[in-house]
Amino acid sequence: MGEGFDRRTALAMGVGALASTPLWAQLGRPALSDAFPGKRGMILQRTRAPLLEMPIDAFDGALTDSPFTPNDRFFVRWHYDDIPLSVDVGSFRLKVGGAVKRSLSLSLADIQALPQVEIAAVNQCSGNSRGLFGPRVPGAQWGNGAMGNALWTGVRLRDLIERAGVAPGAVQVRFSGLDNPPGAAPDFAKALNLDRAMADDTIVAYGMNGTQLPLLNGFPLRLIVPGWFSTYWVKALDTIEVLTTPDTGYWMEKAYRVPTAPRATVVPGAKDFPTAPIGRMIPRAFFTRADATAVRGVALGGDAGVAKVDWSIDAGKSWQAAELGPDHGAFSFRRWAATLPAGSHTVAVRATNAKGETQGTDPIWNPGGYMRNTIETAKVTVA
Ligand SMILES: Nc1nc2c(c(=O)[nH]1)N[C@H]1C(S)=C(S)[C@@H](COP(=O)(O)O)O[C@H]1N2
Ligand SMILES: [Mo]
Repeated sequence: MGEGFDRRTALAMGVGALASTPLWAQLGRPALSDAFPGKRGMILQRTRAPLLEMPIDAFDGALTDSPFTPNDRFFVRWHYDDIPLSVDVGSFRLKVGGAVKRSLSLSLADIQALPQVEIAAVNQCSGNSRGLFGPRVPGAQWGNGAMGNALWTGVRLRDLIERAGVAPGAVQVRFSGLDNPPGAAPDFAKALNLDRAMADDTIVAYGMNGTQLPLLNGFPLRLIVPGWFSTYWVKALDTIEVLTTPDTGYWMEKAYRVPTAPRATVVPGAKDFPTAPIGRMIPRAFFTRADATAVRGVALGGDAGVAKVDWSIDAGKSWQAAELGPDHGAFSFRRWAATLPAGSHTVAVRATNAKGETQGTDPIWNPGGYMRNTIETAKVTVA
């Protein structure tokens, strides 16, 4: 970040030109879009507000390759159309207020003057893989590419909050960004309990994979909550508010809630079950390639590191350990690769994290289409 931020980062979207573009090819592979500045080869789920998915095979790499996702293919998700198209980095201020001893208004230079920290972490949408839910649920019909892994650079949220000083009675911290809701719709705001906000690894990031954040991924600042779903990773973060009562806003009370039942699953169509705000992620392993020459992919452990990835070609009766790629910390993707015997197989792959949590074959179902972690399979013929 030595060279600092671009003086002004602007984004101009060819929205008109996109209106008549078919979202999907007739059969098979979706058409890939280069229409958004700074992004290429994305699956265009929606133009306004942008929903761009990364094709799963674009995560592929040789086993020892970096498990980081290039910024120009990193997925994009905004709720509201009115997103920041440019940010003046000279006048931008991050406000820290609410139940604090002194309110702060910090420039980017103020923030960059604080101790810098770095963490590798997977940003995964709560609804990643929603398109695989059966019965179908409403919402973006994501495949497996509403996720990405980056090396995030920034400052500890705790360092910012301690500068403001927490007032007595604080219980939560609420976050919102530069995007605006239409009409009377509720501002997009998310809250963390005070202990999660003050944790070592909760970060306000200004860097992503060694450069500034792309505008579509939250330039100039975003919250990073490693191990938790990205609904909390508020982009274009400009307001931090310490609360003395839990947030009762729409985005905590109504949206992004999951069944309290194990693995967040209920009988399809169920209503009136207890729910809680979505929080931490759970383990998953994905195929990025499965053909005669290579069977491999990426895995995430959730809120604990990937301890192992196993594969099975006998419908889960026996499991073999996959080879693992380099370890970039508990919250990063870990690459995996399997060497299968000759033959035609349906191969299943399963991640287990350091807490011993793993994946199951039963399909998860909840009305939001959240938290899928069903074991993935692929058909492959090895010569
Ligand atoms: N300001 C703001 N931050 C936001 C959102 C939003 O709509 N506005 N969406 C959240 C959700 S639900 C997701 S999945 C992630 C997407 O992050 P990305 O676009 O960088 O991939 O941003 C999160 N942060
Ligand atoms: Mo999301």
